[in-house]
Amino acid sequence: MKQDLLFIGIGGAGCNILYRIHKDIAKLFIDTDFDVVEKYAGLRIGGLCCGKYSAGGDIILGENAVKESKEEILNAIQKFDSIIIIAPSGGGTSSGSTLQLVKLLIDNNKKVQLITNMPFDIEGERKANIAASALKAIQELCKVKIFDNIDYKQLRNVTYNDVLNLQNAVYIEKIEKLID
Ligand SMILES: Nc1nc2c(ncn2[C@@H]2O[C@H](COP(=O)(O)OP(=O)(O)OP(=O)(O)O)[C@@H](O)[C@H]2O)c(=O)[nH]1
Ligand SMILES: [Mg+2]
Repeated sequence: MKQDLLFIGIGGAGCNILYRIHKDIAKLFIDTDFDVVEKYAGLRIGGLCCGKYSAGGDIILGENAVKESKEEILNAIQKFDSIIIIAPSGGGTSSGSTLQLVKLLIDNNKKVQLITNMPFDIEGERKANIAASALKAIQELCKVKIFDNIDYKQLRNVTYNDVLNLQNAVYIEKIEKLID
C-alpha cells in the first residue's frame, strides 16, 4: 500500500467499518463520541463544544468539532498526502464533521476522497436531508463514492443491526479490493 495514504473512519459507523478492514493500511479513527474514540484508540474531536456527549445528530456541532480540534487533526495527518475518508452519511459527525474535515484537508493540500452511503429510508427524512445537503457541498470539493444501500426489503427476518452488518460487508469487500 502507498506509504502516503491514510484511511480515516469518522463517526460511529465510519470507525466501525474501518476497524473491520484487515489490510496493511494506515488508519485514523475520529469521532466526537468519547466511547467510540476510546474503543478504537482514536482522536476525539470537539471535546469543548460536545461536552460529555457526541454531536448527537447535530451537524452544526459536528462542524464546530472539526474547527475546535483543527490542530490535533492536522498533527495526526501531517505525514500523509492522500486521504480516503469512510463516513456513512446522516450523522452529526459523519456529515457535519466530514464536510469541515474535507475543507480542512483540501486547504492543507491533501488529496481527498470520501466513501459513503445514504441513510436507510427507515431512518427518516431528517437524516436523509442532513446527508443530502452535506454531500452536495462535499461533492463540489472532492471525489465522492456513494455505495448503494443493501436492499433490505428483499430480506426476511432481519433486524436493523443485521442490515448495518450487511452494509458493513459491502464497504469491506469494496475497500479491500481497492487496496489490493
Ligand atoms: N455500515 C454501517 N452504517 C451505519 C452503522 N451505524 C450507523 N450507520 C449508518 O451511518 C449513518 C450515520 O450514523 P453514525 O455514524 O452512527 O453517526 P455519527 O457520525 O456517529 O454522528 P453523531 O452520532 O450524530 O455524531 C446512520 O444514519 C446509518 O445509516 C454501522 O455500524 N455500519
Ligand atoms: Mg455517533
